[in-house]
Amino acid sequence: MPSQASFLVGAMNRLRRRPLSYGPYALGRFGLVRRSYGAARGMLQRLGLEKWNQSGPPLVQGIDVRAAVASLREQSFYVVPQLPDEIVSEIRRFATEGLCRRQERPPFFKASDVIDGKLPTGEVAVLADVVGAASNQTIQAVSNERSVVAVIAKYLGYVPTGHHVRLIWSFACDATDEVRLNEGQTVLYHFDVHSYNFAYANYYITDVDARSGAHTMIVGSHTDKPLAWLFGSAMRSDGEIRGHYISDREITLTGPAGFGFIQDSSCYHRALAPVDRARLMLQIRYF
Ligand SMILES: O=C(O)CCC(=O)C(=O)O
Ligand SMILES: [Fe+2]
Repeated sequence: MPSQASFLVGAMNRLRRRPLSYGPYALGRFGLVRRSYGAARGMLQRLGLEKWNQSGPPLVQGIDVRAAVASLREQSFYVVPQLPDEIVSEIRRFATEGLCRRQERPPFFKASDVIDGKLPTGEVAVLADVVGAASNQTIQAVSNERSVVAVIAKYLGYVPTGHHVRLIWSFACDATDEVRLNEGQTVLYHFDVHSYNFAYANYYITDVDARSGAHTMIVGSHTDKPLAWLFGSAMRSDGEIRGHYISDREITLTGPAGFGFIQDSSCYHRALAPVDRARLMLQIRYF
């Protein structure tokens, strides 16, 4: 389907499903909207008209907020100091013992039930969200991590008062990209539009390399997209991306369990399909 048509179909479906999300989705892709929204929210917060809750102990040390914000502005991402081992182990335990679901559809299952990308019933399972992640106290501590929130607040222009949490298994198997896309896995380059303004923090909870589900991205593309691509589908083929951006702007983020990065996910990015072993990633979307 041509990208303009697929954009329209996607927009119509979104409008039917969640009418209130359409404004942010249509407008949050434009830098001017994001900056104006950030400035207005920041002013309301400085006037004390909007309250936020900044609590919780620090989990990581040594973030230089100015350098982190500069990296986000120039490179679209910033690598944060490693999460402590006990935090990583607790999140992995929760995700291993807990129940998962595929795109909120039944059945519930455990990650260990998935073999070669299939449930025991034979149904495809390439991607699954761990249920109840937002209520887990360790995950809440990571979401509220002061210096990460401070970086995002400085970057957005206001302290984010909302965040959505996802703890996501991506299973190793030979499923095609088409199957993975149908299952909601973003294995094609795309930009996100989570709200009028937003930034994500992603933490690997398993060791990740290029064969186990690494995240790849185009450095600096959050402020550097062809105008026409802002109006069409958020997704682009590898050919389009590589035809437009020089190759050394494409990077693959790999690291041991506990590796994390803050990202302006309006840059082009995607997940590689894992081949060797499953990836578990904690994603916090601040807005
Ligand atoms: O799983 C990944 O590495 C990318 C996730 C992503 O693109 C998204 O959640 O929008
Ligand atoms: Fe994305």
